[in-house]
Amino acid sequence: MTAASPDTVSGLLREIADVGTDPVRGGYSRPVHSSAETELREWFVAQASRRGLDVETDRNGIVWAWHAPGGRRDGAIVTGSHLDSVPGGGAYDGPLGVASALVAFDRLAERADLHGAADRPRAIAVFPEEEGSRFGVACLGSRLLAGAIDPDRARALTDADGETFADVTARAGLDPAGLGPDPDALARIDTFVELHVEQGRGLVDLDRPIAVASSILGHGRWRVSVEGEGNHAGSTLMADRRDPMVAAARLVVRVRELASRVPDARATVGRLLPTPGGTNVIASRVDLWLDVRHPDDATTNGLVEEIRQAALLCAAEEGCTARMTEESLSPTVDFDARLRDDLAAALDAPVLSTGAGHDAGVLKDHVRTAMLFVRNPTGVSHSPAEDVEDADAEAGAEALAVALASLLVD
Ligand code: HGY
Ligand code: MN
Ligand code: MN
Ligand code: MN
Repeated sequence: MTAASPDTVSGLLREIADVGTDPVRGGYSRPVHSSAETELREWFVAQASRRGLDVETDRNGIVWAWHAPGGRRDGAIVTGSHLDSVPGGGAYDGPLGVASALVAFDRLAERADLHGAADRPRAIAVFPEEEGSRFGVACLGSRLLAGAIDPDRARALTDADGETFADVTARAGLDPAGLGPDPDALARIDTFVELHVEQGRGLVDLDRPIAVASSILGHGRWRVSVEGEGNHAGSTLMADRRDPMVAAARLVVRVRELASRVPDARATVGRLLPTPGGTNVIASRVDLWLDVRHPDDATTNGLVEEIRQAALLCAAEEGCTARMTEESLSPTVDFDARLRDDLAAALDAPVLSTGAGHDAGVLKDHVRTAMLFVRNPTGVSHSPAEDVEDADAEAGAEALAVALASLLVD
C-alpha cells in the first residue's frame, strides 16, 4: 500500500498552471510535441512513476501508466485523456481528466472500499494531438491506435510551419514508420472511461457536479481554399481586384446563415489564413477551416454540401475560385447504454450529451467506453474562461475512482 497521497486534483493542476501560458491569447497554448506539451507529458510520467506505475510511450506517442499485478495487462480498465490544448485554451480541457486519473488511482490503492479486484490491471493513457490544433486532425493519437486514419496520411500532415507529423514524431524520439493501428493495445482494454470538464452548461443548469455521457455530436472539419489575384493595395483599383479575402468574408457570413436555418446544427469558421498576409497586400489566396456538427450525420453532410456550393458562388462573384477538402469526419457516437446507466446509477449522476469530440469517441467502436463530465461554472471551453471549482474537481476524482472500482470487480 502506498503512503496516503496528499494529492488533490486542483493541487496537481496547480503544479502545471504555469506551463504553456499564452501571453498574447490568454489561457494556454500547448500544441502536441511543443515544449509546453512535452513538459506536461514529462510531468505526468514523473507523477505516474512516483506512484509505482509502469510507464511507457507506445509507437503512436500515447503514454501508458500501468498498474499491472504480475505483469498481467489483458482485461485492463483504462482511464485518461489528453494534455495538448487549443490555442488560448483553458486549464481543464484534457488535464482535468489526467489529474483526476492520478488521484483516482491513489484512492483505488489506498481505500479498502475502493480496492476493487487488486489483481486486475488498470492503466492511465495520455493521448497526443486530441485537439488537432497543430496538425489539423482531432484525436490523431487515438485515431492512429484504432486504425481510424491512414498512417501515411498522418505522417504527411503538416503544421503551420510546414513541419510534418513524421518529422515531429521522429524528433520526439519515436519511429514515424511505427505510427499506425495497434490491435494488441486495444485488445488489452476491457473498458475505457474518460473524465472531462463539461464543455457547456448542462451541469450548471442541473446544479449537479458530475454527469455521465450519453453521446458525442457528430462533427467534421473541412478546409476551404479561395484563390484570387495577389496585388498591391495601393496601385490596384477596386474595379480591378479579385480579392479572395472578400470572397472568404462573404462565405463566413453565409456559413452562419445556412447553419442557423438547421435546428441543432453548429458551424464555425474559427481559423482564416490569408497568403501572404501583408497589411498593404491584396491576398492571393485565403484558406479557412470549417467545423460543422449535428446529431444526424446525413444532416451534417447536407449542410456541408450547401456550404461548398456557397463557397463556389462567393468565389465566383469575386472572380476567384474555391475548393473544399474534408480533413476529418466523426459520426455521432452513442456510448455503451448499459455501462452509461450502470455508472449513472452508481454515481447518482444525470446523463448528458456533449457537442465536443473526445478520444473516448474514437475508442468507443473498439472497446466498451464511457465518459464522466465535471461541472464547469462558466460553461465556456476552448477559452481561458473555462473553469472548475476545486470541490467539483475532487468530486470528479471520487466519481472516477468509484466508477473504476466498480469496473475492476465487474
Ligand atoms: O473539438 C472538439 O470538440 C474537441 O474539444 N477536440
Ligand atoms: Mn478535451
Ligand atoms: Mn477540446
Ligand atoms: Mn476532446
